[in-house]
Amino acid sequence: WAEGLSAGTVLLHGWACAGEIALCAAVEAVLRQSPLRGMVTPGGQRMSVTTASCGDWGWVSDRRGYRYSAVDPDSGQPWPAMPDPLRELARGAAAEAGFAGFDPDACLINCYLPGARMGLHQDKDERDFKAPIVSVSLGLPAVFLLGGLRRADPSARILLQHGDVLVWGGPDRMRFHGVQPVKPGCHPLLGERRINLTFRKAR
Ligand code: MD5
Ligand code: FE
Repeated sequence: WAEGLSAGTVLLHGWACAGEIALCAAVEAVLRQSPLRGMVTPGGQRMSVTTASCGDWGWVSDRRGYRYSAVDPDSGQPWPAMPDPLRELARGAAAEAGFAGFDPDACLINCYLPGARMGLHQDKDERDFKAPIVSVSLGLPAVFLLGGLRRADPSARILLQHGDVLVWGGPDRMRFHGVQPVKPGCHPLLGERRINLTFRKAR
């Protein structure tokens, strides 16, 4: 069911469950071409989340900063194409949430092993903030922190479970957000990890 969390945020509970087998197979195929790696932040810390990408643009981070790159810096090759089941899932979820015509050119794959977390931040490396962001949670559950437009604003805690899809846009696009440390556990399809797919219009 669709749950409106605020003006521009919709949580589609279990939206990705119907096609979960094909979806996870497509993700695994991408990860064979573009392996997960721990990115280093401009501050020199290695992120606890490991990351890969597919689509025309991949989000990367190193000592020089955060940016979108057309090539995988580890291989020097273009990122793997965005598999159709992933693109269609993102487009369908965006349309359901009121953002018809969403055409993502970047899919970031974040992998959380137990203990991995993501600190509070805004997504502002994209060129166009008018497009929404679609986030698909797979595997172990996590508590997502949905903050406000200022870092100091209080955060709501939202449990994201396997198959949940969150869509943000409009007035909520620039909210601060993060993920609390993932608790140990074992998911029947993905084992001891949480995988998050983040679809964006980077360019
Ligand atoms: C995750 N990833 O669970 C999250 C899901 C990231 C990231 O945050 O940057 O890789 S995406 C959540 C998101 C994106 C854009 C806006 C908002 C949340 N929001 O306004 O809350 O790995
Ligand atoms: Fe983010």
